[in-house]
Amino acid sequence: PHLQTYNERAKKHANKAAKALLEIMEEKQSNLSVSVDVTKSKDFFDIIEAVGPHVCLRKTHIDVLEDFDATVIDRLRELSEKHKFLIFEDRKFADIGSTVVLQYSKGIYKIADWAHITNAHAVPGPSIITGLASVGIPKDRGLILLAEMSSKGALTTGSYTEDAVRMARARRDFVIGFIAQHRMEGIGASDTDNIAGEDFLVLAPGVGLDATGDAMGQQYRTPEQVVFESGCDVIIVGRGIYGKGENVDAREVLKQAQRYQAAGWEAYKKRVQRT
Ligand code: UP6
Repeated sequence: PHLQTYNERAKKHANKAAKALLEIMEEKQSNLSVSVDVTKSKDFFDIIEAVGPHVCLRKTHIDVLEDFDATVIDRLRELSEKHKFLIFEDRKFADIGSTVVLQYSKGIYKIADWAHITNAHAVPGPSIITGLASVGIPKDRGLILLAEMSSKGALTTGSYTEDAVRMARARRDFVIGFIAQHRMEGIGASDTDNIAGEDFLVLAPGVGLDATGDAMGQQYRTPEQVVFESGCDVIIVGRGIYGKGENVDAREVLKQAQRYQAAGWEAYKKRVQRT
């Protein structure tokens, strides 16, 4: 699938969230997802307003906002429609089925009501997908599994990654792809598995043009490495775009978003070009 265009893949995807994301990517010529990890809602919305026209997906950790209230979600929804981007809550669920049902649908955040896409660790086994799917499928949501993490020393390697892909393969109606650093189709498949037409979106965090890491184990690769060399579909960029995320300078954020959008799109064009 990585040699097909986002449009070609959108036509074949059965899951609505995946289809919509691929369509937006092609339409806006953007495979950039900005990760807005800031603690004040003013900075949060200043960043989203600035990057809105340039991103296909906006990723949040909603629980780091110090002044969260229900109006945040209303505004987020409005901006998602105005600028045409999907919302990805990077919740990284990691509990048993019955608990994640509550965490996904209840509490203060009611993530399932507004996040088109969320994600989960594979560590509890298939029951985590069963739980999340019971809430997410009726709402046309999509789930991403963490198959590989970007941080130094991550345990998400080898047979763990293979098992995560097998779990996804068994629930392709709901699991639309992975947080990973490489393509995942066919990984861990046996001869009897039907993997024809398998198309998993690969969303890659750990992307930076100016740094190779941070002081806490984050590791960065460039959009060229991530999209062209490794075949990932979406680049997730946080601090590379907004720096510290305090007293945000909207012009600088816009400049960096355009720079990452251009780099990500160029790497994609290079990947799918037909000779
Ligand atoms: N993230 C990673 N690596 C993973 C999974 N998720 O960095 O394997 C998330 C982080 C953060 C963002 O939780 O929100 O992606 C990366 O931000 P940064 O670009 O500022 O490093």
